[in-house]
Amino acid sequence: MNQYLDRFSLQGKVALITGASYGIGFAIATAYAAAGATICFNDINEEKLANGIKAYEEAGIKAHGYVCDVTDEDAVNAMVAQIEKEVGVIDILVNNAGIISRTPMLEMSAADFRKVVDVDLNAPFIVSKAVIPGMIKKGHGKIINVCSMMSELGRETVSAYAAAKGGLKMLTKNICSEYGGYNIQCNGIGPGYIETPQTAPLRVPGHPFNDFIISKTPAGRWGTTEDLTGPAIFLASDASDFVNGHILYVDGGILAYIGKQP
Ligand code: NAP
Ligand code: GCO
Repeated sequence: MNQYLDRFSLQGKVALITGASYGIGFAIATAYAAAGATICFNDINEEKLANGIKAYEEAGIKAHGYVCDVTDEDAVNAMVAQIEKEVGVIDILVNNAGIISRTPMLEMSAADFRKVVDVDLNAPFIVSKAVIPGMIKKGHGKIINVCSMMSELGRETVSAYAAAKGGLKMLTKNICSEYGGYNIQCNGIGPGYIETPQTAPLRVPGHPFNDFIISKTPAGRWGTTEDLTGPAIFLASDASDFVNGHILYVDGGILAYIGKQP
């Protein structure tokens, strides 16, 4: 390659992508492997982890998989220590694991609200805290937080998710501020509406929300996980060494568009 394209290489890097047995995390991990990274991932569920390892194998990737609940600080610290011992110090962290609850606020219990915030906001704090010391020792690091359009906008029924993803945007900016001096870049990637299991209930043909999203997206389509891979590689590579605290929205233009006239 040439001096410019070489900066997008992830050759020799160790990447941890949380919640990456399938969906957005799996797509990002697969792209990182193609760019040269060694892939580590986790899932909360043993069976889904095993399915994930099989899926990576079928893609020609020898991924290192770990059963770990990202909200459990002791388990996260043990997983990171195990990765550092058997694979290497983590160069790239993607805080991807996430859940959503689509429940009207007045019908949502505080416990359910806390559960979403625990996975979508507290866990990125926990996992980032576990990997940053190794990045400092190594002299570099990349943290990519998977934010959301709901880091910027609200909508009915997703109060916990929007609060968490809004907080994740600010955690991104704070990690940038606190650790940028150690050559650690922390950015967010903000997917628009992407075809994954998480959005399957919204994509039923004829579902009003499905038609709504199409009308709100200049690209006129739902995003695919593939749409995220180029931006994710950029944020994990040397090519973004002076990009920090930024949320890169990959949304087909939704956030820029008032929406098609009915
Ligand atoms: P998904 O299909 O629901 O996958 C979420 C992944 O996170 C699953 O592998 C899940 O594992 C894992 N996970 C959930 N809770 C966990 C925990 N406590 N510990 C460890 N792993 C856990 O979601 P997705 O659509 O790929 O989304 C991935 C990320 O992108 C999420 O942060 C989501 O908020 C964000 N996002 C999605 C969209 C979209 O349109 N799809 C748009 C913007 C942002 P299990 O299967 O075992 O539960
Ligand atoms: C929803 C969707 C969104 C997407 C994504 C948008 O119910 O509104 O699930 O939240 O998952 O976060 O960027």
